[in-house]
Amino acid sequence: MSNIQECPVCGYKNITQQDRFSKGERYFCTECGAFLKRNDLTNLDVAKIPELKMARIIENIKHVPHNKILWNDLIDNYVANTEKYLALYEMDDIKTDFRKEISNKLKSFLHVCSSADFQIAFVGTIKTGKSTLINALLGNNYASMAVTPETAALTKFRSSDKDYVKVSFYTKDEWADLWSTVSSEADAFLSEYNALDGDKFKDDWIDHSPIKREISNKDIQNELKRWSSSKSPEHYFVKEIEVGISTLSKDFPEQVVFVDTPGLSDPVSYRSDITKAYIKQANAVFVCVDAQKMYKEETETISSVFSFSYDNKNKVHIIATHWDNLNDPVNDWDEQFNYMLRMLVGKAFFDSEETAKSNIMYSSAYIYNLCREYESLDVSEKRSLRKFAFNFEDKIDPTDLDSCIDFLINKTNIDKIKTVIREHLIANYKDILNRDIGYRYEDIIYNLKRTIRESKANAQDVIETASADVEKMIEKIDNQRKDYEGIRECKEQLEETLDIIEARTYQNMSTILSKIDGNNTKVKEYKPPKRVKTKVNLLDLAIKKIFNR
Ligand SMILES: Nc1nc2c(ncn2[C@@H]2O[C@H](COP(=O)(O)OP(=O)(O)O)[C@@H](O)[C@H]2O)c(=O)[nH]1
Ligand SMILES: [Mg+2]
Repeated sequence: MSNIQECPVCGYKNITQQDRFSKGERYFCTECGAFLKRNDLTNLDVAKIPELKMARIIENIKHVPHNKILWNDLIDNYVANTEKYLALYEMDDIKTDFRKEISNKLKSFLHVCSSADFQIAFVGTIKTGKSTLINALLGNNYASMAVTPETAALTKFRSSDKDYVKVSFYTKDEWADLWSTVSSEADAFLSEYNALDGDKFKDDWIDHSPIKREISNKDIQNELKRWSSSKSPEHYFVKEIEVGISTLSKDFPEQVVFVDTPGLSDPVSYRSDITKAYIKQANAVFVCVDAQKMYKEETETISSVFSFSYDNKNKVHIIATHWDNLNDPVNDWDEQFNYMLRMLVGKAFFDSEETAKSNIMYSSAYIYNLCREYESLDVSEKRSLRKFAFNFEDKIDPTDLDSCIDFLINKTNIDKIKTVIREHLIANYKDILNRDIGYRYEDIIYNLKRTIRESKANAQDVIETASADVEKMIEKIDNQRKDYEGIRECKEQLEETLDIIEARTYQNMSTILSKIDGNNTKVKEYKPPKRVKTKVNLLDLAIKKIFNR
């Protein structure tokens, strides 16, 4: 039940919950920050500082600048709210353990809303063919496909008016976090880092502002190599590379971003954590798994990607790469595909067999790229292509490669993958983006509520512990006071008793001495203190009574 509570300071009509209100919880006026129910306070000065603080916070929140989102009103509303939450969490007055975590989450959400990028992440363990597949889809060998592990940073490819490469670097804090996760299995990482004298270059690149260079399309590959190759010392410090490409097919609008990720099993867990976090936020995930290793380690990769995509498992696409390396590509794949259908439909995987059927595909990007560059292939590359063509010698003549190229391109399945991207994803990208942003906003609100609840519980704990301490102190003081009084009483009694004994001894001494030498020895006259005198007299009376009897 709600209740209108007029603010005694500014007159604003606040809506408060009646039940909570009746429990005596205290509120601030949402307009000026004054205490509602302030009349309960016996000392109004107590409220002054928090009221002033609150009023200032409210004033600041009211004037948080808003970057209008033009493409969707609902998302504009999410953004306006999130900007206010962020302003709140960035204030020095707000002290909470979750501050960094929450404000990073809010910033990344605002970034997603303002850029409206549709992110397709390519993930998988090292050397499963992610970069080769991206190059096939982009129509050029931009990403490095060297046999050594290459991609240590997130590399984003997108359509753009001009060709460019933009490089961002780790901050000091991020680098410290990364370094703390270099595991004991990362021997190779450490020895390569030392061999390249990484530390010598560290200060040049950590915290460096992003570098964006407009270059010609043909230079993209070399520029990328400079920042991502494991041979260059600077690649360690690169966090993200964005590549704008002017020659991409118009099938891929500017908002669609292909993201090449560091391997999921990177020995530096900070880097594989970047990929895991990316899987959660990507709008679609293409998991590259080696078709020859499907039964073993690759099933673990698939399971972990599904577990990071728990909010929308159907965004996962499985690409079995190196299809051309199977002994009998067509028949072996049939068998594998059916095995995967059985395995990957269910609670933790795809919702239905229909989704699984359209989201599990094979690819042979290596062969596709060879076909695309057929005119400039060297002898050994032509040999690889011919070897692949022999799988289909009942349909084509592998000795006449020129006549087989279109057939072979079709077999690589890259065009099918492009069609799925175009028709299932890009055609609906605004709807998918809106839905995903909606999910993320719900997640943010849930997290804010959780952290507020936890902060409140923590504050309550502190208050309770503090008041328990105060009560204990009072009890202790009380006990001590009682003890003190007891001791004082005891001391007084003791002193009295001693006084009496002393007085009695004195009197006895006088009597004894007078008996011995007939009052010749003068005993110094004893003058008992006044308080003792009465007691001594009473004692004497008692003794006399006893003797007389
Ligand atoms: N035969 C064959 N080789 C491939 C295929 N895809 C990738 N490769 C090779 O596998 C190696 C690793 O590929 P790369 O794309 O760099 O893997 P990444 O580490 O996942 O990015 C390279 O030598 C590629 O030529 C494929 O479909 N067939
Ligand atoms: Mg790669």
